Amino acid sequence: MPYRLLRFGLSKKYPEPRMFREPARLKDSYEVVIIGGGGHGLGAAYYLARDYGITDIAVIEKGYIGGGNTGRNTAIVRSNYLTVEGVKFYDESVRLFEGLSQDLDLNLFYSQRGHFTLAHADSTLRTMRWRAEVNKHLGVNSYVISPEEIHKICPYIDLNCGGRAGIVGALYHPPGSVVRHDAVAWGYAKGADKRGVEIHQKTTVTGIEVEDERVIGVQTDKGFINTKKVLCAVAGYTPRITKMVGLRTPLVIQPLQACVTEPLKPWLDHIVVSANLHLYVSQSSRGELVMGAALDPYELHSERSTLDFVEGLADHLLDLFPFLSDVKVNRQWAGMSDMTPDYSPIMGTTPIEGFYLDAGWGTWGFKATPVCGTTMAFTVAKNKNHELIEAFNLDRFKNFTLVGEKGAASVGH
Ligand code: PYC
Repeated sequence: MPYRLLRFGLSKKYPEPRMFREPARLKDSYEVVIIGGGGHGLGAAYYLARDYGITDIAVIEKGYIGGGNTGRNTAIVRSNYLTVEGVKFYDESVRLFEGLSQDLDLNLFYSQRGHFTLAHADSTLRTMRWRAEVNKHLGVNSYVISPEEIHKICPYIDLNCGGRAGIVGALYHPPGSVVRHDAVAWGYAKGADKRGVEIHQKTTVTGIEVEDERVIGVQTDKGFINTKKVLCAVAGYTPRITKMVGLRTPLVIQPLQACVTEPLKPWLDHIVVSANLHLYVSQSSRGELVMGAALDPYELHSERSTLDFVEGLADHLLDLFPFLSDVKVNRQWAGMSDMTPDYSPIMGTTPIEGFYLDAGWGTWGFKATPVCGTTMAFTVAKNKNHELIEAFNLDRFKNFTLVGEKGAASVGH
């Protein structure tokens, strides 16, 4: 080890600063309480502090920051959605992601790869053409390509799929990217903390006090907090929190599993997704293949992964990349997806004054992290839905104004 590095490591003069403070205790009141220390909650805290000067905020996290779905997804960023509302929303997220390392002064390893959604049937190709037209209309770079073009860009894919269901085309989205997901949570935590936001880990919300349909406080296992504004950003735990304020949502919680292989030499530049094969795969900067499949087809509150999942996924991976048969899976896990009936999120104000929802993230929440931060910060600060999230309000289920986004889900669920 170089002498200079050793001297730095042992010197009391250069202590490595912590990413964020660990406040000794909760105060008995805050202007805003954010439940959930994932990317969404921390992002909202960061933008509330940075853009609206609201710093009297407690972020309450029952585990550790980024330990929920923020650290459990496959880190894909894209904006090739199907609806106008979805495309505009996720396109703003991509824009924010592109400048986020600089903004947060932390290298998030944002890496633009190009994103294929493979089609194995004409009916799938039809939906892709539809998506491509909506995307192009809104200025998003996304277009349908032929099997020959797929082969030119990514020659490793077996277009025949082991003879099972040959590839007939793909939706190609050059801006599709991957980013170090837990660093996103750390970066927002660091930026929020620097501006005075308190982050309370290992603190559990046990109740929310509501009087005359208005929030008046939050009960935690570390004491009661007086507050008039609560943002709930807890993904798969949302029904437990909404029950505390007597709010009904159509959310259903289903596990979504993922895994990584041992590190390999870099060979896969792109993100490859196949809805028919229920598979998405990319290679991380460490060389691991990061992979996932469809939702588990049952309702379950669990973060455990199964053998059945890895067997199914490996089978389909080998259809596309038969030369990977010797590769070992190193780790596997699950996240809890809060699924909505129309595959769009639930965001914004609610019938309970001062209670704001950032939920319904299903299998598409990580890529929305920065835009959730900016739009929820606006909504909480102004008590008014940001225009980019108006269509995603909970009231759409009452008004029958659903935003059908199933056709743009990464894999068939
Ligand atoms: O929507 O891109 C996506 C996605 C990838 C993994 C799960 N969902």
